[in-house]
Amino acid sequence: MTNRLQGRRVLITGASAGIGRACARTFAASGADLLLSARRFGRLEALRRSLEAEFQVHVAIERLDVRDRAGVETYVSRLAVENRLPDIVVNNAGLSRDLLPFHEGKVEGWEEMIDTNVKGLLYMSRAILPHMVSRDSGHLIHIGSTAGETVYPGGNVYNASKFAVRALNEGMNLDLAGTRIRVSSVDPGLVESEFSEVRFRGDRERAEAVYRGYTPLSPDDVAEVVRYVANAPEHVNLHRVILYPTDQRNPYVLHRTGPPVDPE
Ligand code: NDP
Ligand code: 8X3
Repeated sequence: MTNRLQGRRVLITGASAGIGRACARTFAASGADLLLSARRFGRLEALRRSLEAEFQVHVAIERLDVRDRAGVETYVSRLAVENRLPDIVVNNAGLSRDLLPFHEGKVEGWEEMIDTNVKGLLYMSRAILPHMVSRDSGHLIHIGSTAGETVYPGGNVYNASKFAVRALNEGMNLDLAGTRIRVSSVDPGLVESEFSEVRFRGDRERAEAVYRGYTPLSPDDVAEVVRYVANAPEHVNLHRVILYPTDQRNPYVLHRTGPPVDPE
């Protein structure tokens, strides 16, 4: 397949782990230069060193919390002034907290999810899109989720945050009609990453149980789909891609083998 990513500049939020880190590696392997951000700067430094050595691409890193609106705006303004604006943005930073019935939910965890998954994505998209519009070129790729397709027990506010991403993906596409800017959402099912450890607040045993007895998606599987979406010819907008592990048909139908697992 033609590689259209060589020499493109790709900005990825939440690049210190999981899907974001895998996307960084996949885009670097395609010859793209990278603008990577996350809160854990030490991890970004290690990633930069390894990607630059392995793929001879340029990697710039930024300590950035996407919940910090002023921080996001300042970062994007600086990229504009320095003529380093990205061609492609992967809005990946996100998290889930807890798996509790709504009436027992922890409001502070809800705020973290809304502030990161929804407002962080809004801040970055709002800061970047005017530049893309004035150049009439660019591609925003949101990492949504099958949680934005089907609600499951205890998912309540996380589901709502990913339904919001789905609505925003559609809304941005409508509002950009007549431009050459593409907006896409890549929506995975269960992916083995640090996601469940974060959701269960460091309870590794419970997190590992989520992925036991079947083959989940890997962050690399998702990154490969993101690369495919970004690499499509300019007249092709892969608006929304849903991917599940073969063992998972929807949030309720998961084929496990081995001893029974109770991730609840
Ligand atoms: P990980 O926990 O492995 O990685 C999450 C990444 O997001 C980390 O790099 C983290 O970096 C970053 N992040 C979290 N909060 C912030 C913040 N406030 N500002 C900047 N960066 C932040 O999880 P995944 O890789 O699995 O998750 C990535 C995305 O994929 C999320 O949007 C998630 O909802 C989505 N997703 C995950 C699925 C799964 O099953 N794992 C399935 C479907 C979608 P740091 O802590 O260093 O800031
Ligand atoms: C992450 C996948 O099923 O845990 O978005 O919500 S799930």
